[in-house]
Order: sequence, then C-alpha cells, then structure tokens
Amino acid sequence: MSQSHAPCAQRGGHGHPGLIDRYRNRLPFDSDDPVVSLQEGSTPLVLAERLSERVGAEVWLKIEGANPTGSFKDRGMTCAVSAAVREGAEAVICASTGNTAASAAAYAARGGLRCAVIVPEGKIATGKLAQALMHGARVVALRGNFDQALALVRELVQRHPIALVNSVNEFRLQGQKTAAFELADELGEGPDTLCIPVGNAGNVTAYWKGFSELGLSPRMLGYQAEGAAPLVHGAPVADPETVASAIRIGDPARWEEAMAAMTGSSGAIRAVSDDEILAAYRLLAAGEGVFCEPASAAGVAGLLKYGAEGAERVVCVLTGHGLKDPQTALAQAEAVIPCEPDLAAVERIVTSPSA
Ligand code: AN7
Repeated sequence: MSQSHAPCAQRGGHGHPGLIDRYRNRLPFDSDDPVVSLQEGSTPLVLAERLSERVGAEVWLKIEGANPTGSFKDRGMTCAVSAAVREGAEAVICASTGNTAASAAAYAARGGLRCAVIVPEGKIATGKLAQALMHGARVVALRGNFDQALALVRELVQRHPIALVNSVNEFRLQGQKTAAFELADELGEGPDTLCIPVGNAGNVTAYWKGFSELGLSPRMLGYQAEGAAPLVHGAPVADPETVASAIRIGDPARWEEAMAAMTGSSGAIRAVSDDEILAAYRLLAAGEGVFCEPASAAGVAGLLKYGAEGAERVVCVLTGHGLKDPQTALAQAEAVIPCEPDLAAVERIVTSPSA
C-alpha cells in the first residue's frame, strides 16, 4: 500500500503520516474531509527472539503501545473522531475500561470536542485515568462494571446529540483494521496465526476485516481472561474479574462478529488464567525488553500455553503500553533495594549474584 502524501504534507507534523492519510484509499474518508490525527499507526513490529526459540516458530510482536496515547485505540479513534467532526458533533462519549477513555479524551481535545467517559470505579489503571483527566474529559466513575457503563451510554446517545465512540461505532473498526494492513505490508503477507487479547471483541473483528479485505486468512486466536471469558463459555459473565482490567468485560458488544472471525479463519477464542497472563507480562518485559500492560500479554500467554500448533509465523498483538498500569507492574516486580550513600554498600548490592 502506498502513502498518499509526502511527509511534509502531513497534518500538523513531520514523520510518518497518520493512518487516515496512509490508508485513505481503504477508509471511508475523502481527501477534503476533516482529519483529527496524532500520527497514530505505523507501529513497530519486533521479532521476539527468545519467545521464538521457546515455541519453535517465528514470533513477532506488534507494539501498539507505541501509538500516541499508548494503545491501539488511537487507530479507531482518529476515524471515529474525524467522522464525528464531519457530522458536526460537538461532543463524544464512551464507556471504557480505560484505554478507550484515554484515547477518546486525547482525540476530542485535538479536535476541539467535549468528551465524557464512563469508567468502572476503582477498576481502571492509573495511567489511563490520568490521561483522560489531563486531556480534559469529564470522567464519571460508575459504581458498576464496563457492561453496565456501555448499556448506559447507548441509552444516553439516543437522547442527546453526542457521538458514541465505543467500538460499536463502525469507524472504530475501520481504523483498527489498518493494523492488519501494516502486518501484511511488513511481512509481505499475513502471519499464519494472530494471537490477540479479547475484551469487547472490536479489535479481533477489525483485524479479521482488514485481513479479509486483503484476501488473507490467518488463523485468529483470541484470548480472554478466565474470569472474564464470555466468548469461551458461550454466555455473558455477570461479574467479570481479572487482573487485566482492560479486558474485564462480561458481555462483548462485537460477539457475533468475533465468532464469525473464528469460523472464517478456523480460529478459536480461549481462556488464560491471571497467573498465565502475569507470567507472560513479566517474560515480555524481562526477556524481550517489551513492556506491555497485563491485558496485552494475554495473547502471548495463550501462545505459551498452547504452543505454535504448526504455525511458522505468529504475530502477537501487544495492545497497550506497560506504563499505563504502574501499580500492577510494581506489584509483580522485585522490590527496590534501599542503600546508604556509601561506595562499599552500593558495591555489595550491585555485584552480589542475583537471586
Ligand atoms: C490494552 O478501553 O474495552 O476486544 O474500554 O485496552 O477490542 O475490546 C479496552 C480493550 C485489549 C480488548 N487490550 O480489545 C476500553 C476497552 C487492551 C485494551 C483490549 C482492550 P477489544
């Protein structure tokens, strides 16, 4: 796929184009439509050498935490907010486990729109909350879970002229499908298998849409957390619970579409435990130098649990940055080592064999 603009023609910046500019010929935007962009997309695809060795296949990490607000949500949000501006909306709203809220708040600020976000009280990672607040969104902490928040915003937008920017918004999927285009561009074709965390099931639906538009059919393996695995059980989960707060979702909005992707690609939705997620989370950080948030490690946890299953080339989508959730990181990591400002004391600690 070719870039439609030279770098100097980019909106408000230099470097790589935002994804509407990069993939406009495959997106529902004309050349004179307003574009709200932070130059999202074009994220790194990194070979994971130790992981590859361990599972006996080429394993690539799609580092979506490198997007402007630190998650894949920016791909969908540039499209959803640009479309909202085109339609004359003055405000956007979403329910969120955190990343959608952070992204919506940023793109709304960029586009000059008001933004409200409804998040489950006490259940979103610190970094995401800081982002939504700093970008000027009105943040509502709901005494309920994500599913209840989404049901409420769906009703709200029936009564008020506010654009809903959850992944029930078709433009979100349009934007997010571009990650599949990037994989095809960089690998020359699709991977054999895509391992991806699943919450509301918008992203897995979008990847499948992107691959399908290119005539590719990699096996889609979606992973939910055991305590929040409605697509695995085949029924909604009333009280979803997992350390991976981003995917603490019990009634995915894109249920049918996700199951269609599984059928179409001979894929599967499977569950991984919180312990398996956290083990993969630590392994990526300490063994590959890649710090993602816990939910993002679910796909890698699945790969480690089930193996490559005959695939030669696997892509794991790391959906969000590790810095989003410093509290979970610190709870998982070694403690810091206090020390007096004394050379011998520092020396002893630095040169002692590691545990
Ligand atoms: C890091 O922000 O649902 O299956 O409200 O933040 O498309 O929902 C986040 C989801 C995976 C799951 N990884 O994607 C929200 C929200 C991270 C996420 C998912 C999310 P979907």
